[in-house]
Amino acid sequence: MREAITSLSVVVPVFNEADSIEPLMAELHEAMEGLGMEYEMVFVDDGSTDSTPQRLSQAKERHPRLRSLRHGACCGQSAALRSGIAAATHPWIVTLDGDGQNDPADIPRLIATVTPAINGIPPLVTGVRRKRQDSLFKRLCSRIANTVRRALLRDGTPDTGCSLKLFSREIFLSLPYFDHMHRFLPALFKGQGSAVILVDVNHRPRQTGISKYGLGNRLGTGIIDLAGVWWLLKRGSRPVVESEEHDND
Ligand SMILES: Nc1nc2c(ncn2[C@@H]2O[C@H](COP(=O)(O)OP(=O)(O)O)[C@@H](O)[C@H]2O)c(=O)[nH]1
Ligand SMILES: [Mg+2]
Repeated sequence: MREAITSLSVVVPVFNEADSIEPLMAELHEAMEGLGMEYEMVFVDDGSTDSTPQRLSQAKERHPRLRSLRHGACCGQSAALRSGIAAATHPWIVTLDGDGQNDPADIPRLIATVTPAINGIPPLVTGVRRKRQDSLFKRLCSRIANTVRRALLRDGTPDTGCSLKLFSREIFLSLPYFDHMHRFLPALFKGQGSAVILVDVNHRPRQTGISKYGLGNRLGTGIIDLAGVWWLLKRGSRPVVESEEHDND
C-alpha cells in the first residue's frame, strides 16, 4: 500500500529567472492538474533584480493557484526554500528549480513511489538526474563532490544536487537550518529516520538566464558544509520514547 498524498505544495526558489517563469508555470499547471489533487504553487523570489517580480504578478492573473513571496534581498536558495515551505499550506512538499532544468512531468512519478511512513516517519523521495544536461566542468565538479559526500555521510544518494524532491513539510521544518542545507537533504532526512527513495528523472539544458553557481560558491562552502553536516549527524540522536509515566493520584 502507498502513502496517500491528497494535497501538495510545489515550492520553487527563483533568483533572476524572469524568462523561465511563464513556461515553467504552464508545465507545472499541466502536471498538477493531471493529478487531480488539491495543490498550490509557491514561488519564492529571492530579491531578484530583473523582471521576475513583474512576471510573477502577471502569471498570478492566469494561475490562481500561484502564490509568490519575495525576500527584500538575496539570501540564497536554502533560505528561499525555507520561506516557501514555511508559508506552504499542505503537508507534502515538492521542490524544483525555477530555471526549467527539472521537468514538472516527473512529479507524478515521484508521488507514485512514496512508501508508507516507517515508525510514523514519512520518506524523502529524491530525483536522480541520469543524463545531466550541464557543462562537462559542472558535471565533473558534481561527480567529485557527490563521491566525497557519499563516502562521508553514507546518504545513499548519487545526486543530492537534483532539486526535484518530495518530502514532509513537518520534517523539513524540524531540520537545522543553514545556508546551502538544500544540498544535504537526504542525509538530514535520514538523520530524522526517513527512508530515502531514489527516482530517475529527466534533466534539460537551461534555456534562458544564467547559472547562479560556480566553483567558488559551490566547492569552497561545500567542504565546510560537509564537515558541519558530518558533525551534526555524528552528534545527533533520536531516542524512541516507549512509554510515558503517569501519576496515579
Ligand atoms: N532563491 C534563490 N534561488 C537561487 C539562488 N541561486 C540559485 N537559485 C535558484 O536555484 C536554482 C538552481 O540554480 P542554477 O543557477 O540553475 O544552478 P545550476 O543548475 O547548478 O546551474 C534556480 O532555480 C535558481 O533560480 C539564490 O541565491 N536564491
Ligand atoms: Mg539550473
